[in-house]
Amino acid sequence: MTTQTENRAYQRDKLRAEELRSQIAYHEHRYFVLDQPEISDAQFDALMQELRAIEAAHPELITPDSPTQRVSGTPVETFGIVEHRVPLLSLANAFSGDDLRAWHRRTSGLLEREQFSMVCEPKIDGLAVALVYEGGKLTTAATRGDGMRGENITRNVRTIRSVPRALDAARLPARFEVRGEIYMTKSGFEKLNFERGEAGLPLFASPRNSAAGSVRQLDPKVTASRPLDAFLYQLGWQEGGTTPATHHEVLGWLSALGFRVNPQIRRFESIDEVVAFCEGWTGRRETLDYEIDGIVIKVDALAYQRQLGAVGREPRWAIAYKFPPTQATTKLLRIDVNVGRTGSLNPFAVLEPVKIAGATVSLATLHNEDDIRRKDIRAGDTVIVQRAGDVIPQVVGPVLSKRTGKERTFRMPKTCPACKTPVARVEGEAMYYCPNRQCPAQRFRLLEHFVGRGAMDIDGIGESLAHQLMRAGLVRDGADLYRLHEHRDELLQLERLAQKSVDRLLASIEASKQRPLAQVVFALGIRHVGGEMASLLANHFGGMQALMDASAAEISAIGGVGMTIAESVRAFFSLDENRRIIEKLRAAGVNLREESGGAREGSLSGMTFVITGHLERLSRDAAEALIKRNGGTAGSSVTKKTTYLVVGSEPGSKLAKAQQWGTEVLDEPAFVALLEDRGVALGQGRDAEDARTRAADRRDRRE
Ligand code: 0OW
Repeated sequence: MTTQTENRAYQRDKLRAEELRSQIAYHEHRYFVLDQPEISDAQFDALMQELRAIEAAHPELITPDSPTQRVSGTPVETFGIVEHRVPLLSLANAFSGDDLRAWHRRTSGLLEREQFSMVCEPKIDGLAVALVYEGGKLTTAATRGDGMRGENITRNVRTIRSVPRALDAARLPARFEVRGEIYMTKSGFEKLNFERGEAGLPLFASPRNSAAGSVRQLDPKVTASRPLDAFLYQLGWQEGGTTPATHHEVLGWLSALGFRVNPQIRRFESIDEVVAFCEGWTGRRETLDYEIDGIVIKVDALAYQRQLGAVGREPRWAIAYKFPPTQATTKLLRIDVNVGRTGSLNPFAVLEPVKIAGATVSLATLHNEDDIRRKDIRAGDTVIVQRAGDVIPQVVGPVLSKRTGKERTFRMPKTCPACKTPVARVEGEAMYYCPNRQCPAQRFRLLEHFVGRGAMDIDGIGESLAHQLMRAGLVRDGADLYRLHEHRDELLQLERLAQKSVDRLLASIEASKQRPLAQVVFALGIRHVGGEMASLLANHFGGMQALMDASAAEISAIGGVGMTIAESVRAFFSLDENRRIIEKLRAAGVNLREESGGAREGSLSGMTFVITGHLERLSRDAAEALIKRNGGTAGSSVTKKTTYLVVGSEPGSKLAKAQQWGTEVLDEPAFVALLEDRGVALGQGRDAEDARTRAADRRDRRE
């Protein structure tokens, strides 16, 4: 080829490479910063592939900001040190709304102004970072360090896809610094720890310290393999260019430049709104896929920030509202095992009681033996306990630095703790179970399940009475409850069972005979058969006898029913003792048939309910299941056929639709009253009992 042709080809490649870099940067911004990709991963990969090919053919065309250079350079021995031109400040803490109001009063006094705008930002629980851009190119990334000097982690930060390596905006300051937080998503952290557990590597204790560990890797390739991300929240300093007047505008400018700015940031005019925002997020942070440990509140006007200045390392113009801690450390006294209703042996942690976010925790779940081994949790350990929302607390992991060597590794007991039967293990599963169907612990759990909400829904049989009934030999399984009226005298001998309670108990047992077939099937406690599956089986077979006689093939032929469930149902009814339970139920007159016809009869039949907003007493699913179980229809949108729109807190747009159709609107108390008036059991326990008493009183008042 002539040099001229070569030259033309070279120019073409050079231009194409520049075009590809610009396209790739655009699509990376769409995907990693805006989370709104325009092309598929395959199309993106093709662009990268083409650029790599050109750069392979012409290495002199490679530029430091090329997307192919994100993961570049050989591992370093140590990180260089970076002097921060302007110190990175820390934050004073507020632990309550009152603390925030006190800060606001102090700030208002110093500014000699009652009113000033504030910006509220989720406080990302990650690692602070300072990014320097020169001529629009990322030249230095450093950790906060001591606020004055940090570690140079530039090559590691370049591997974070949402951090722009080059900015193509016009009118950029010649040089400027942007600050933010590097973090790992919760989902990325769980996946990373699972993989590490599988590989026998030590686990990270939290997303924060795994992010810190990941950006401090000496080898950028390792950093690149970690699910890191970043939110930017601060302009550190700049040379040239103009600065907006407020922090909120700075955030808008950073976002326009291509930086990822947290979408939950809000600006408010009053401290009341700020306090409400902070308290609102205390209960909602589980909805985020990254950890936040509070809210940062900043005075919005930069002139006021300058006027207020800092005291030591802490600005007067910002404060961090800290959420009540949801983690704590305590002593793991021992690991016990309880027996579930299906016979599963479930290890759990017995803890030195510890207060977490207002609740005292003394027990925590340990999923199974594999999980205990993966986290290397031992009896005697000091452990980190996490209480996320109102779910059962769980043990996150041991504090290894507190180990004395006396800790005891856990081994699943060889025999059932309740009946000493040798335990069995489901092939290929992590679960151990007690194979003895006569095991008292299992029978107790089965009885608890039988009387529970969504099952036979029998009031007044708590843990204590269930134990008494079984110890007295009055009850061996749920069906024996329907013979209790023949043992009234023995019942009166039991602790805390006065005449009135015995009457109410027997009445509640009698009323349970009318439960829909689906609830009876669910109440049997067949392994793998939950509420929804029980409804499906009841609907399909229409009666208990047909279900008992069905083969596994017939059952698995039902849409949505797999062979595991079919075999579990088959196995259950192949045991004589279980067939005897059904006979006892039938003899007692318990309903074993599906209500006639398609639309099952029930106290709500003919009514269509639509639910909007958050209900207090019932979850949305439970309310809809209750409506269906009682013959009603639960709709997802309001139409002219909707009978009632049930409105919880923070209702959605359905309310407007209901007004348009003239649909009757019920708030939650009215909805509950309607259910009770129609004898629909809301659920187990005291509050259901109270509800029934209220309904009876209402009926009395009406009559
Ligand atoms: N973690 C954060 C966050 C934030 C700085 C500016 C002046 C003092 C704090 O989300 N959203 N905003 C700031 O603003 N700092 C944050 O984190 C800081 C970094 C170091 C200590 C805090 O974690």
